[in-house]
Amino acid sequence: MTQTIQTTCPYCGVGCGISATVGAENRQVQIKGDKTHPANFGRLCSKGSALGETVELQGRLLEPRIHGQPASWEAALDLVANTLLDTMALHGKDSVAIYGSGQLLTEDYYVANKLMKGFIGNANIDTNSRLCMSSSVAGHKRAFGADAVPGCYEDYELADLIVLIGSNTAWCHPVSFQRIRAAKEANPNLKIVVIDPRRTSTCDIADLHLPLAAGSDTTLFNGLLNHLAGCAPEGIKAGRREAYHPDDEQRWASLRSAHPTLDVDFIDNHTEGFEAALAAASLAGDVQQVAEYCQLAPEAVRQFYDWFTSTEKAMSLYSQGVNQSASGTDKVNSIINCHLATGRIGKPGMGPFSLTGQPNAMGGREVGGLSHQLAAHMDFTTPGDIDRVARFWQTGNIPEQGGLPAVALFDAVYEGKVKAVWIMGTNPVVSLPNADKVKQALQNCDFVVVSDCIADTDTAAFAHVLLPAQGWSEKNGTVTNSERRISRQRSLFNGAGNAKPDWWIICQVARRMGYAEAFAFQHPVEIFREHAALSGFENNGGRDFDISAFADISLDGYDSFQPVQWPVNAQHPHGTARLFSDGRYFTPSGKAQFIAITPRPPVNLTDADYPLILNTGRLRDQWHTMTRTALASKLNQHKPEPFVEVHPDDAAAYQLPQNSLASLETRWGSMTARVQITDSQIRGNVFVPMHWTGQYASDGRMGALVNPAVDPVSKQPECKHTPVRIRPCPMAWYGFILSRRELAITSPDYWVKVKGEQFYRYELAGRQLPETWQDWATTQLGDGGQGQWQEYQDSHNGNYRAALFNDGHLDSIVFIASHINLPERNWLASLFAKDGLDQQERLALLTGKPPIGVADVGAIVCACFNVGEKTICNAVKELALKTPQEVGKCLKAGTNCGSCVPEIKALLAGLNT
Ligand SMILES: Nc1nc2c(c(=O)[nH]1)N[C@H]1C(S)=C(S)[C@@H](COP(=O)(O)OP(=O)(O)OC[C@H]3O[C@@H](n4cnc5c(=O)[nH]c(N)nc54)[C@H](O)[C@@H]3O)O[C@H]1N2
Ligand SMILES: Nc1nc2c(c(=O)[nH]1)N[C@H]1C(S)=C(S)[C@@H](COP(=O)(O)OP(=O)(O)OC[C@H]3O[C@@H](n4cnc5c(=O)[nH]c(N)nc54)[C@H](O)[C@@H]3O)O[C@H]1N2
Ligand code: SF4
Ligand SMILES: [Mo]
Repeated sequence: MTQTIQTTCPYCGVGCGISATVGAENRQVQIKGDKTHPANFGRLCSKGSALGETVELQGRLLEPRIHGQPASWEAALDLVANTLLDTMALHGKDSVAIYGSGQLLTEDYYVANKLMKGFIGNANIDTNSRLCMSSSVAGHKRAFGADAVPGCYEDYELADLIVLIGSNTAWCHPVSFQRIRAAKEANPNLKIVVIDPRRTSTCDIADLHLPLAAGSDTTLFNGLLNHLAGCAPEGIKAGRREAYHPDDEQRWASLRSAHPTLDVDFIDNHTEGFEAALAAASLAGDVQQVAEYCQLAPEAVRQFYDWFTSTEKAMSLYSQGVNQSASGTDKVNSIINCHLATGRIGKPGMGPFSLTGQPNAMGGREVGGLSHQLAAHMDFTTPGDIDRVARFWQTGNIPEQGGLPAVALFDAVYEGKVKAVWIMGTNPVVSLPNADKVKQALQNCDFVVVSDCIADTDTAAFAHVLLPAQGWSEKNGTVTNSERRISRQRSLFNGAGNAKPDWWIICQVARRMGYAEAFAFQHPVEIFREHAALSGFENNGGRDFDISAFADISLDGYDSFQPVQWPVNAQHPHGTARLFSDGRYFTPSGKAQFIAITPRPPVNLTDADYPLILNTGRLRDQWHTMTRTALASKLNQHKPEPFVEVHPDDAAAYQLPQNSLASLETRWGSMTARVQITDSQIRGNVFVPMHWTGQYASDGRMGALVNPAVDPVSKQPECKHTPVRIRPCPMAWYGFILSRRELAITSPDYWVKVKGEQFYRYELAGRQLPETWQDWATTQLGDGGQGQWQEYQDSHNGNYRAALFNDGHLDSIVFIASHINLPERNWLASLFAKDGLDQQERLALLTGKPPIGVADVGAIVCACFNVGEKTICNAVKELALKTPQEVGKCLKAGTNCGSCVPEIKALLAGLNT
């Protein structure tokens, strides 16, 4: 018996619908894109497609633990509730805090926020969205008076210009990227501009790439505003029709149509602050000056400005290159300013559009998950909001003001001001800046509670109490994507072991703290109803977030809930695709606000000690701290090891050969990574992926390096800009082990663990040679190391190679050398999928090269169909393939999610030149 259930992907903010067919076998599921879901119409990316591989129980936290020992729920919940109460009694209510996540469901998030702000009575609840979306939230609030994303995905198909700013859409929002690619194929007039210091895979569809100097976005967009105004004649430039023949309607009309760049009627009727914004923007100077400041070619800047000026249907999509900056909020407003000046907002095919990161980044904002927000888009500073929420929640405990934002919250833990912290659905020991300080903070904290699905995470290691949460495929509730679309995540299986839903855990603790009545929820639908009712409570159109249509939703209605975009209320019972179509905003005057932007350089600048800029970000096939994606062997093959991308000139200057190990050091911490030389970096910048943790690498936790400077308005940290130095990290030996078994690697100075199909791969290096390699290898292979060994040693050159067989079955392979030029791992790894090895393969084994006539697939390019670089290159050469489509037809590569098409194109370009 199989059953097909519609649910939503738990990864990025695209919010793709999934059609999950649950098999009769325990925890088996077939994942397909939901053709009816308006976010993806059936498409999925590599991560979504591989979800079936992540639902196994391996590594799961299956029962509560107190001080590392298994415990009952009763004991764990009592301990959490009593310790929170005791701490508050002893040190004041501000001494406790919650740190949550955009990966919680809206229902979980709602009760966490209600518990903290409504009943514990302090606002020290913040979330990883502080590191993710808070600059967008702040920018929206300043411009629109509310945290509202104006547009929707359909606008991609309607636009004639899409500007992607600080967004590697191809890897981070792959289904949106596929949609934009398809839109471009359907509409050849659609121009794409990518603004990013790196040449990313997203540039594959770009008509223009602006590799601007890191952090210089505000100058680029101030320059654009100035240019838009400069294209208009004097009267229009002043931004007021009164300034230009106020009585001459006809002249005015002809002027307007001749200069469509500034929408003066819109500026006049629907905005405030244009003159001040333009005055500030004019300091950016002309194209030449902007280009100089942003270190761009003047022709490229002019091209971008000309396209933006002349294209009515223009969208600006942005994410972390904008948000994660000490001037993130200003970056957001400098972009929005250009849309307000042209009146390109609230209409089909145009507008500023913040791409949300996490599956429920938007839902978290709805419930007020950030420490300065209250709930349902109310806050501490708007008169009447505290009182309104207090009456609705029937509590007198709501604090007068907001609480600590993430970086300050962990500083308060470090300083001992916060003495009990409850971390839910996030891994701050990896993902917060200055992460070694976070580690110390948790080490010294009196009471740390961690709710997670996974037993061993870098953060869970510091928990006094570990609470097992149900994860995707088990939990049940709602999430909201980038376009304000609420969808259901539905449970496919029972919870793993004794894991419970987060909302249940929070309510149980709340009840034990004495707030039973306010947390009597028995099912997520009851929480959703209350959340919906609060959004409509005394709203009267004054607040953008309103889903009061669901205040009385039945359980059946909740179970059959179809994706819908908020607001959903009496006026808009079927939801709302675009906001602000009526030109009315949520500011006191009802007008949108221009913000005068004065560009500021990043807070910590490079100097002689730390001469390079460290940029951090995401990879195509991993999700954040890898707790789930690293379980899917398919997703580990694309980029198996922590690396640092370095420009060829910098690599030469710092003597960093390709594939060698390098040490990176900042004022805050250090790491070791494999050097990848690439001219996709600009000189002076290096890039490190954010994903590796202490669970998968000895020394790859990049958060330790990242500077903790924050944006003054949004308090979002500047994760994309830390001064860093880099130097070679020479080792006495390098090697790798492939083993059928998961090993407890102990000795080496450098290790990385990669789960593969039927094998584990360990990349290793060490500063000291062991006494004998035989003994070393036997120790590494542990108890299973007793079979038949096949060995080769060339002591003179420091080479050692061995293979271990158990009953004729390949168990493990060990390769060691004094240099980094070890054989490719892919062919050797492929041997683990075989029942047995033939004579030829056995003979070839220790050469590391496939027998003649057997192909090595090379590094995996297509994760969906496991197609390697060498396979593609051979096919291209032998069959004279010219296009990614031809490669797809021949090898299937790139034909499922399409995320690897940019790489296939790059291979084709390399071979066909
Ligand atoms: N595969 C994958 N997808 C994901 C995630 C994941 O972990 N893995 N995480 C999700 C989440 S939570 C988020 S927030 C999103 C993030 O999605 P993105 O924001 O697209 O991802 P990042 O790689 O963090 O950063 C984007 C780009 O910003 C650029 N950048 C750095 N500095 C600057 C600058 O000063 N100006 C400009 N214009 N650009 C700059 C970087 O070079 C980088 O290419 O991805 C979501 N999707
Ligand atoms: N330097 C640098 N730092 C960054 C970024 C960057 O670009 N550069 N990006 C920042 C951004 S945008 C983000 S969003 C963060 C992400 O950083 P984190 O939030 O720390 O990363 P995740 O790995 O997503 O952590 C989620 C945790 O919750 C667990 N989990 C999953 N589902 C559930 C659930 O349903 N319930 C519970 N209780 N637990 C669950 C997972 O096992 C995992 O341990 O990193 C930020 N940090
Ligand atoms: S684009 Fe990929 S990761 Fe994002 S929601 Fe869709 S399938 Fe999931
Ligand atoms: Mo994020």
